[in-house]
Amino acid sequence: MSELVLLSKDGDVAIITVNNPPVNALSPGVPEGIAAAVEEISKDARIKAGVLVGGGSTFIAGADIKEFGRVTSGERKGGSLLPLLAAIEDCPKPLIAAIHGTAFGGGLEVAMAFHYRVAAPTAQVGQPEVKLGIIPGAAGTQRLPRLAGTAKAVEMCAFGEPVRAKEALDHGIIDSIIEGDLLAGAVAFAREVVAKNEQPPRTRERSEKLGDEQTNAQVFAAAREQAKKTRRGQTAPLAAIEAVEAATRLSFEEGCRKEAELFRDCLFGDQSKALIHVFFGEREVARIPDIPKETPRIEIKKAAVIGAGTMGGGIAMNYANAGIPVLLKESSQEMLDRGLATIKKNYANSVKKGRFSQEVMDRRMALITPALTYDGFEDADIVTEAVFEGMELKKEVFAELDKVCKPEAILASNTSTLNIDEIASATSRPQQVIGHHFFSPANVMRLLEIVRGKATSKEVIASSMALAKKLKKVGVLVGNCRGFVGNRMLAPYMREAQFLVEEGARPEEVDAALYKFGMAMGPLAMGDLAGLDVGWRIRKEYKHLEDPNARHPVVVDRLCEMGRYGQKTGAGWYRYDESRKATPDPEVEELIRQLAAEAGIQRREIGGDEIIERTMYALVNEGARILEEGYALRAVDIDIIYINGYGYPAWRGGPMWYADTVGLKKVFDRIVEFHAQHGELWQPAPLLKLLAEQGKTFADFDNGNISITA
Ligand code: T1G
Ligand code: NAD
Repeated sequence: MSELVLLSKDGDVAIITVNNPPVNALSPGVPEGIAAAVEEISKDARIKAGVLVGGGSTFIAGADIKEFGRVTSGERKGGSLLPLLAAIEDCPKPLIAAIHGTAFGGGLEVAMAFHYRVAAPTAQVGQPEVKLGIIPGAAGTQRLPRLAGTAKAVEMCAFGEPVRAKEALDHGIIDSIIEGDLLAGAVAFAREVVAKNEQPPRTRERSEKLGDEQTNAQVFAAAREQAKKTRRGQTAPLAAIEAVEAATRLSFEEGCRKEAELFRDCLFGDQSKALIHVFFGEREVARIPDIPKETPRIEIKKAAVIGAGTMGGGIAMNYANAGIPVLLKESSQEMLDRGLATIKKNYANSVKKGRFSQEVMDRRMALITPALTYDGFEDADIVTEAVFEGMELKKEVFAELDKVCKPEAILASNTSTLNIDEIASATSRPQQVIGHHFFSPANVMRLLEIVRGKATSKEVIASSMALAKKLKKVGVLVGNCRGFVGNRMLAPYMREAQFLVEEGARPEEVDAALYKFGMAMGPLAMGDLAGLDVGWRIRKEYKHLEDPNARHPVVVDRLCEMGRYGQKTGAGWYRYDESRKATPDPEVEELIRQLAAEAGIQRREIGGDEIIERTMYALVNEGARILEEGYALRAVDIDIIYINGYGYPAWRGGPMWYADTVGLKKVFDRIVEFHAQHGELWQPAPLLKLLAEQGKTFADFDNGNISITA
């Protein structure tokens, strides 16, 4: 046996333990170790049955995702788990998989080849491969429908969400739930099976749950409909549906061949490379080079939020959702009541949708304490300020916090654009001040942009990164430049979208092109959702910094002067009905023509490719500047920010990964053309120029494989 797979005995029951921390992935050596153990069990007459269990915190969490890159780059030949699974299923002695933690992907596929599956009550099983842009590749799409039926199997394989032990039992995926000591319970279960002296059941031979043609046709049609709606642009969910469908039409062996074909197409496709980049990226962003893992952290047991408006209410919900008591302070009873009513409505909606029970809602509401004074703030471990976006007001609030909060408390601002160092200068403890930039709606959006001030302590940063995980957010550390990373890049993206409208594209054409590209929403519709007045106020606040010689969008400020702030006023770039459905507005069309004429802008036909290039390359060019200036640690950090905060399609990997996929030489050359056509706003970023000239990528930049001196 290898160190990765251990074989021990409990009397006449063999125990196979997978020992490959942290998640017992099926890395090279693990399948081989299991195969050797099963062979040993088959041969050893003293052994009557076998139990497979995962060492540490989980069962097998799937194939080793790190290996996929080596296969697609040709560095190593991909292997198949099918021979191992057949050997397991053909073992003459009953084999039981004992599941705790997560049996995901190849882990569940191995378990389904075992004759029986038992699990701890908290265990989860799933086929999340589509989240990596692939499909189950070890007969998961063939065995799961035989155990759970086609409807459940297609749901799990096409959408990738795990199911808990109880639901897995109800669907026949597992045979029993073991309370208490899982291993002891599994061994006892094995002995009961041996005592029955029956032929071990083989999942591949089962067909009673594969359903009839007519029902299956409806199941698959509905799944395709749902995949097109909720997984727009993604290929893997549709491939997973096709593979499960094959299980209902072909023999097990033919079905496995079909699955393998579809699996390979996905694995060698761009989408899976992008989604695997995102998988590891979401873990990479937690690593801060100068803040080691052992940096001491402030434990957050009590929180406080100032301002119960659009953002403050959502932020308070995040703390309550994590079980952290939170004070919520407002400037007046009326504003406080309004903020609390919004929170209550949001929770009630979730209860109505069955996301959690009324009891859970009541428990969370009870953790939110409304306040009109700073009483109790002295106990808070963290205070997050979310008052109006004005420097004077924020400094006033921070000066007050400096008086009432305990010295070790974290003082965080949810500002979306203001200078964290200047806010910190209003206190005697700038080392405790940091930006916690949530995204609207704050209780939904996964991104937390954590803004490092020049005095912010490593302890406060480490505590903020840990807090992000506790609040189920993806925390990304960024530098303190104007608009930080996300909003700073958004400015040129929005600028180009508006210039394209002035030059002849209709607003709905610009939005449609980016929606088709995969963005959750087009830029102009997004402006209407967030409120055009938010940007208008910020532009007025920074008017003194504007370059008078540069071209500026001419329409949006006029829309705001007309009171067209977007959805909240029923009109912005579009007109909105009661259900907030957007329709193009001829009045805006006319306004655009008039203002473009006044600005001397020639209008022309503009195609979808140009719309994508000008908006996407504007993002990339600004992203490259942010990297060279050091306001983002890695290109992947920018990708994770855009995917989790701005509705950028994960299956394109994020703006910087997308640029690598297009090829930085092509991106750079196109930006040089735009620079010639549209002037200084398109000055290529030096880092982009360097990478393009060296034939390198942003991924190379992240891995340090570039020489700056060139
Ligand atoms: N392969 C390689 N590394 C993995 C891994 C995997 N499958 N899963 C996790 N890691 C690393 C991760 O990068 C991190 O590393 C560390 O383990 C801890 O992970 C044949 C083809 C299991 C729920 O998609 O969902 O099977 O950052 O921080 O929050 O059909 O990890 O410390 O260096 O996420 O406790 C299908 C992916 C594969 C499951 C644990 N399986 N993993 O969450 O820890 S495809 C998956 C997860 C497949 C078959 C197909 C989660 C987790 P580092 P973590 P966690
Ligand atoms: P909002 O106008 O909806 O809410 C601000 C709230 O602060 C109001 O309810 C107001 O009564 C309250 N307030 C003002 N002064 C106060 C004081 N001294 N004490 C207590 N409460 C006070 O604004 P918002 O959209 O929630 O924005 C709040 C902050 O979050 C701003 O800095 C904004 O830039 C930032 N932000 C907004 C968004 C967004 O999409 N709206 C996204 C990220 C960050």
